[in-house]
Parts: sequence; C-alpha cells; structure tokens
Amino acid sequence: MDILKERFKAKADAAAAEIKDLLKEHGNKKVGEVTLSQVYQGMRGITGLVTETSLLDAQEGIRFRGYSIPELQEKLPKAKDGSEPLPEGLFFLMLLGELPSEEDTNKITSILQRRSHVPAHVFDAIDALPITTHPMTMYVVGVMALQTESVFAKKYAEGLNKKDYWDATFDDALTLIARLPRIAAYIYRRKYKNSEHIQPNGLLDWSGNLAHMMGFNDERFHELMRLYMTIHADHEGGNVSAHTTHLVGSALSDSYLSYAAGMNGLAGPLHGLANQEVIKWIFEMQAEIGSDDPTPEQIADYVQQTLKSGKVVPGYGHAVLRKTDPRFTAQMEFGKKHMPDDKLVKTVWKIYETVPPILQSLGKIKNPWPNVDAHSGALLVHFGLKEYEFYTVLFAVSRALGVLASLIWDRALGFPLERPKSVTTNAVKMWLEGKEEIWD
Ligand code: CMX
Repeated sequence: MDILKERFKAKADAAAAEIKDLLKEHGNKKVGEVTLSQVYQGMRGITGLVTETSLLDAQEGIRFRGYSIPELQEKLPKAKDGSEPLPEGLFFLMLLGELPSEEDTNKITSILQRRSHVPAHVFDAIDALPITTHPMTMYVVGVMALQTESVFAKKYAEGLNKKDYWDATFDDALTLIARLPRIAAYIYRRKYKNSEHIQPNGLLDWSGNLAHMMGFNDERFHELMRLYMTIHADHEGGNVSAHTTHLVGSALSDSYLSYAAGMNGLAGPLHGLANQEVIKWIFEMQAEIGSDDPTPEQIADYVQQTLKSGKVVPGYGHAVLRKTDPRFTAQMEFGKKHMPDDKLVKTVWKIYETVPPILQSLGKIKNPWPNVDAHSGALLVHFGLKEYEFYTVLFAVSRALGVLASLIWDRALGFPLERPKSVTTNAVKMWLEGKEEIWD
C-alpha cells in the first residue's frame, strides 16, 4: 500500500503543480456560454467540473484515462484462464493514469483482500431492516454503518493538516472498496437465499469473490462480473452518482458519507435503477403478450403502449451519449460469445432493432439508442440471477471504483467546496426586463 501511495503522491504533486501553472496563465479564459434553457433544464452541456478518471464523448462513448472499453478489454490484465479485464487493473489505471502490469493488478487484489473484513455491526444494521426493504436501501445503510471505520473522520476530528487529506481518503477509499462485495453479497443472500451466507474465498479476485459469496460458481459468471465491474465503474464526472459523490465530498465529508450519497442518486430510475426497470419491463411485456419470445411487431406495440401511458422506455436514451453505448455493445459481444441462443438475450437484441426508430419518430428524444442498462439484466438472468431489484447494487459496487478514485484526486488536488449560484424565476424576470443584473 505504501508503494502505491508513493506512486500516487508523485503523480498528484506533479498534476497539482501543472494545474497551478495552468490557472495562473489561463485562469481568466472563458470556457463557454450558458443559456437560460441550460439553467432551467438540468445544466446539460455546461462544463463546470474537472474529473480526471474518465471522459465521455457523445459519439464514441466512455474513455478511461484515454482508453476505450475494447482497448481496456485488450490491455488490462486478466484473471488466470480468463479473457475479461480485472477491474482492479482499471482502478489502478484511474488512480495512477497508467496501465497496470499484472503485478500492479495483483497488488490491488491483495490490498483489497487484506482489507475486506466487515465489522459485525454493519450486518446488524442491515438485519434491522424489514426483509421487504429494497436492496439499494439496505446497501446504503450498510455503507453508512461502515462509516464508523472512517480514518479521515477520525483524523479530522483529531486535527488533520490539509496536506494529508488525500492520505486518509486513500485509506478510506481502499477499505470501502474492499468491503463492498461482502456487503452486497450479504444483502443478496439475506433477501433471496434465506440468509444462508457464504464466507469469502481469500484466493479469489475482487469480482470473483463477489460472485462466489453470492453463490455463483460458474466461471462464465465470474467473467461476467469482471466485465460488469469494469464497464460500470465510471462515466466522467457529471452523472448523478459521480457528481453527488464529488459534491458531498467537497464539504470534506469522508469517503463513506460521500459514496453513500452518490449511491442514493444511483438508486433513481433515470440513473442506475434503470437496469432493474429494463428487466421488469421485459417480464411485464412477456406476461402481457403471453410469450417469452415476442416478435418485433409485438415489441413495437408494447413500446407504443409504454409511451402512451406517459412512461419512459427504460434502458434507452442518455443525457450525453448520442450513439449506442459501447457498454451495451461490450455486453452484446459477451452474449454472442457465451449465450447466443438465450431467448431473453435475443429479445434484448430484438428490442435494440425495434426501439430506436420509434423513439426517433417522436422527434423530441435526443438519443434513441440503448445505454448500459438495456443489456445487463438479461445476462444476469441467464445465470439464474433473476431477482432484478438487486441489479443496481451490482452497479453500485462497480461505481465505487470510479467515484472513489476521483475523490482521492479531489483531495490531492485540493479542490474546494462546490457551490454554484442559483437564481429565482422572479430574479430572471427582473433581469429580462432590464431591472436587475443577476449573473455577476
Ligand atoms: N423513453 C421515453 N421518453 C424518453 C426517453 C425514453 N427512453 N428518453 C428520453 N425521453 C424523453 C424525455 O423524458 C424528455 O421528455 P419531455 O420533454 O416530455 O420531458 C424528452 O425525451 C427529451 O429528453 P432527452 O433530452 O433526450 O433526455 P434527457 O437528457 O432529459 O434524459 C435520460 C436522459 C437517460 C434520463 C432519458 O433518456 C431516460 O429517461 N431514459 C430512460 C431511463 C434510463 O434508461 N436511464 C438510464 C441512463 C443510464 C444510466 O445512468 O444508468
């Protein structure tokens, strides 16, 4: 861990010096203009954040430190006999900005293994909730209960020098990431498997262990988890879960508080919860049609029915992307390789052919193409993971890698409290009438 910290610190010091110079020379440069529509409509397209770990291109999709998903699949170290990337390697890449060797990746795996013990009171807190509680609520409660372990909170209370914020955040982030698979698997076994829990296996990688503790021993499922944990890890800084983690973190809330806040955002149906909504929607369609193999015409009718009842088609559309999400494509490739004849997976592909032209014909949807959530559930169902309310927990475990790597960077670069300006509609009206200047 100390070597990893030293390597990080050297990078962070160099980056901080570079940013200081950059701001000294160019700090007054204008980066764009903001329209009134943007102010009212979710701040779309306003560049107002720096997130080092990944960058989203509307046409190409996500790049992690410059690498696309297919490139990561090729270049990141794999598990023994595996062909999907180990997410530990992606974490290293996001944290240090350089591709990890096999040794670097194994080092992260062993750090996470050593820190993975979850204190009993976390399970007690989860057990105190009714069994009917949504798994995401259980998950966030588990993370909040784990906050008792925050090194940052403890050291801050004792009087921590600003220069050392990053160090305590580094410790918290790695401990939290290490413990999330155990918390997630505990929730799964508690809610769906009669509380018959499975102990971690100290020889497995981070995602393999998650699969194992959930009770899935098919090596293809372990591979799916590695791919899943890699592609869901980060999507630059403005999405709800990343932005919330960053925002709450800017108040110097520790990694546990900041991450839990972000995951409450991920639990919204327009964000991460869409993965459960997709499968729920497909199951409801199958029930209504009376077939598990709907025709394109039946799918088209069902889509129209969904739209007529004022609902969104889950898994389609995106606030930034304007093409098929490469995270969807990566999962489609996985499906073609491992389960090309699965009826549900094939239904997802039929939906992919049917939905975009319908959404496009409405004329108002900026992106009619599928996002990551349109595909993930069908692959999970194939392996018997049918309890779709659990899906967003898997997304949350993965998202920890990106948002916590970013939080460490936020601390190392000394990013300040985030505090944009807001206005009232009355003030806007006064401004439009030339009576008040509100933008200064
Ligand atoms: N089905 C029906 N209507 C849709 C739609 C969809 N899949 N996607 C967008 N629209 C609608 C919007 O609701 C909006 O309607 P109104 O003008 O009547 O309010 C209009 O089209 C314009 O929206 P947009 O600018 O294209 O999209 P936004 O940036 O506002 O929203 C998103 C993006 C993802 C919230 C939206 O596409 C959506 O609701 N999709 C379905 C939910 C989903 O899959 N979310 C997961 C996203 C990925 C993730 O974060 O995990």
